[in-house]
Amino acid sequence: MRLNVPYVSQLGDGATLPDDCGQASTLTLLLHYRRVTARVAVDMLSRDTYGKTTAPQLVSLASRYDLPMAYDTAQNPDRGLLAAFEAGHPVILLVNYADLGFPVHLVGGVNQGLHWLVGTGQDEDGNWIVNDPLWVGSQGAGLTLSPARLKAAYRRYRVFHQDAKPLLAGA
Ligand SMILES: [Ca+2]
Repeated sequence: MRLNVPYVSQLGDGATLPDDCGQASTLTLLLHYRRVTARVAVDMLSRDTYGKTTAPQLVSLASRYDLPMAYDTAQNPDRGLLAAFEAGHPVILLVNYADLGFPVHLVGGVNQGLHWLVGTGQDEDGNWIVNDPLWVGSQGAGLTLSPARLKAAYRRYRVFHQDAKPLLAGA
């Protein structure tokens, strides 16, 4: 089950400012829900809310584009996650980057600290599929993480469309 979610990089043209994973992830949802066109760049969101972002800041940022979002602090990252995807809702997740176990693909290595990325589906083997903005080009689109890997990396914030809230609050 995979949602067809646009990929937004935080390293490309139009994403020139630092620590813009939250802005790139929010723009991913704005594009998914058609609140903006592809002409809107990550930098436009960063000029509104600059640098490292908290969950409430992402909710506030999305509200400026008429996207009603909410967040929770679920202990288990995959609680209700598949149900949210099946209902058409990608979910932004806070992780500790190094714990994702990705190969080194950045000049600065993978010790990037806290990081937002977008969960978009689950593959046939039960692995979670994510769009990670911290890759150049579209290399971060559709990456897979085992459930154990996501659980290890997750840092207790999920941000999503308000309509997904009952699903994520369920089993
Ligand atoms: Ca950037």
